[in-house]
Amino acid sequence: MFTRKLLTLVLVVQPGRVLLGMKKRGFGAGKWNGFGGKVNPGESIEQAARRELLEESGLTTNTLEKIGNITFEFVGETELMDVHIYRADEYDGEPTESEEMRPQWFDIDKIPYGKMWADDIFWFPLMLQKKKFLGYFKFHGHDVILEQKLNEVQQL
Ligand code: 8OG
Repeated sequence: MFTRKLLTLVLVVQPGRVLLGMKKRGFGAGKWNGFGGKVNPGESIEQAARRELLEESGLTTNTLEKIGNITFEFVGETELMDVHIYRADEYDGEPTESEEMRPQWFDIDKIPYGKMWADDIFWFPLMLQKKKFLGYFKFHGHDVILEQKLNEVQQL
């Protein structure tokens, strides 16, 4: 029997570049990623996405667009991670380092896929083209993908 944990992930995109954060501690430490985390009880997924974006990057946004949903399974674990992915094309504030993340802009042709989650190289190109997608990745440990599904969809 599997349970599901709801998480958010926000990618802030500007023409030709994307803001990533170096995760400094906890799950995914040492990897570049968008900003996000667990949805709290009583909070909508979008509220959680905005809260985590502000907590981890110092930014707010009015343009949060649902872009993808990926389920992650880790061999040996019964909790699936249900990650709701958003893209923000405008933002307010200055990217600010937090206890969790050190933000940095990357040119679109210099995204550091080698230091990101192994699945990201498959769906980032869709996200950058504003194509919506649904995915499933089964991991062995944190680095090896055993199974994957990724489909472009019209609506999420
Ligand atoms: O609260 P915490 O920092 O542990 O939340 C984990 C964050 O990592 C959350 O934003 C969702 C995100 N995340 C995963 N798996 C993957 C993945 O494979 N790729 C990317 N880019 N982000 C992921 O949990």
